[in-house]
Amino acid sequence: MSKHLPPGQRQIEHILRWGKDHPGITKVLPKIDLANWTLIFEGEITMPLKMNWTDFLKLPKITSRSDFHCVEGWSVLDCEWEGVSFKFLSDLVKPKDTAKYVFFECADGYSTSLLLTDVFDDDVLLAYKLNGNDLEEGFGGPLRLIVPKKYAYKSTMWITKIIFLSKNKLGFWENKGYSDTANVSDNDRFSTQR
Ligand SMILES: Nc1nc2c(c(=O)[nH]1)N[C@H]1C(S)=C(S)[C@@H](COP(=O)(O)O)O[C@H]1N2
Ligand SMILES: [Mo]
Repeated sequence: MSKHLPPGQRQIEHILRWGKDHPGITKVLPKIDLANWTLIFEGEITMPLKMNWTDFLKLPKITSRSDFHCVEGWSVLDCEWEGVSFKFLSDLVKPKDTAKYVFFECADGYSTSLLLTDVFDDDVLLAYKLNGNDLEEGFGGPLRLIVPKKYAYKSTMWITKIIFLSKNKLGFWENKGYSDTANVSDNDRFSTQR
């Protein structure tokens, strides 16, 4: 028996893979070379940080089981993500009091933003494994954000930069009319609902 699904969602077995099963915003998969990979933290923080892949893998890791919901109506239940807690990373870079939002930039030009208080939840992480396997490029590898309570357009693939902001800046789909709050349990899909 399947678990209770949020309003308007249907269950599928596996997360859809970029390009093959699911379109992205670009026609080509961004090429990511781990030897040159960096993750940058900047903006309203006291300890700006640039990490390489080796440094990132040394950080304490967590696993988190959660459900994944695309705004187009498909959900995958019980995904096991492994990576680094967003709250842990935020504590490293020490947000200033002025930091209220966080903006995520990605290798394909995609972006999203979230309230800092939303990404401090225990189940929010930067993930490099899904169900025990290294995250494939087609699933956003080497590193993607996972924010289970929000529609998956908030869970950015191929993260490159994390910018702490005092004022909100809308991301790619939010600028095109999708909800900025994107709360799955409220069926909160389009900005006109707010
Ligand atoms: N960088 C980036 N992240 C992204 C997207 C994208 O096009 N580019 N699409 C979003 C959307 S709409 C969904 S449903 C999920 C899809 O993740 P999946 O390809 O692993 O199923 O990624 C989200 N994150
Ligand atoms: Mo989506």
